[in-house]
Amino acid sequence: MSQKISLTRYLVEQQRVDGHIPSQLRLLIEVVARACKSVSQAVNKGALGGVLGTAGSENVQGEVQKKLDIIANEVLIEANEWGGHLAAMASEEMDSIYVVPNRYPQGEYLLLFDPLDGSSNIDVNVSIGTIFSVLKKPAGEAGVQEKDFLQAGKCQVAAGYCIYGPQTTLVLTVGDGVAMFTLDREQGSFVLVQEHMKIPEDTKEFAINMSNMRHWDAPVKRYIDECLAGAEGPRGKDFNMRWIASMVADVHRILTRGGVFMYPWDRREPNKPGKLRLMYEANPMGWLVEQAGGAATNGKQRILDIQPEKLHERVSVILGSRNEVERVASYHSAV
Ligand code: AHM
Ligand code: MG
Repeated sequence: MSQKISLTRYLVEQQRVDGHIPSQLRLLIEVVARACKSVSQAVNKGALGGVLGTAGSENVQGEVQKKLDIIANEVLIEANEWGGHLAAMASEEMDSIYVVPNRYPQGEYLLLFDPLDGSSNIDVNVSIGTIFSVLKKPAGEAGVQEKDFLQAGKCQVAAGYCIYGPQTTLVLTVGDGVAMFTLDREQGSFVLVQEHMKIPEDTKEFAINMSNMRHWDAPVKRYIDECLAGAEGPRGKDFNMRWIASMVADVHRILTRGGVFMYPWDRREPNKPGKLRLMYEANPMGWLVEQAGGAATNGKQRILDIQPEKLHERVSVILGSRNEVERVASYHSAV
């Protein structure tokens, strides 16, 4: 790419030429990107910024919060509450929705995020990220309530993540393919590095936490057993395994070179449908993967078709290279 295209220019052109994004949505995405730059700086400072370690509190899911979980949550709220583009926000780190205070104008969008995904990797200097999903507030009623957020993933109007790794990279969809931007620290702006990302349909790489194998259901066990059997098994080829324990990092690899990612339901907590959260993890990642030609399912249903019943609802997730995801889904329908 000879001429550098900034995120701002990309969004202006999406707005002007293709009519994909209204100006308020463009503003929203730019504000989220700016917040991600601040989070990136805090992540980079690490121990020097006093940001590592636990905060001594738990979130609504009963998970211990890290200092950076809370810092990233505050950065996203403070950046987004005053611009007039949002009605309310919801986050993995907040029990209930955060309605834009009365002193600011209220917009028509709803923003959901996991402010710092992959928290177990914060203190060990491994890639982590921010995941976000944007919905439109249903028209008609005044005010905003939690039920306004309970829309299926197919209703998203923008989704993306920012990965804080060797590079800070923002990956975005507004429903016209997936674009990737890397943070140019000298310029202080995100620069387009790839448009129309495509996930290969086939892969020889899978990502799953193998330590949970004894708790899995039969279809997932069958799929992984066949991968592990390699060239001598029914698949007739050797597979490679990767598990970063940061969904952003695993999905980023899959968007870049293919693969299949799974965090299935398991017997450890049989009443929960899975570990990952539907509305601010599976839905945005599912849409990005679909926009890049891949697929995302809970084994029985397309992720984006699931009607959420709760803000912090969990879901079983299988996503990535289309043919592999369809194979895992077919093993589910065979039982
Ligand atoms: P988090 O949002 O609290 O960080 O949890 C989500 C993360 C995902 O990024 C990752 O895929 C998974 O949890 C790893 O879980 P495990 O440690 O069980 O392998
Ligand atoms: Mg998370």
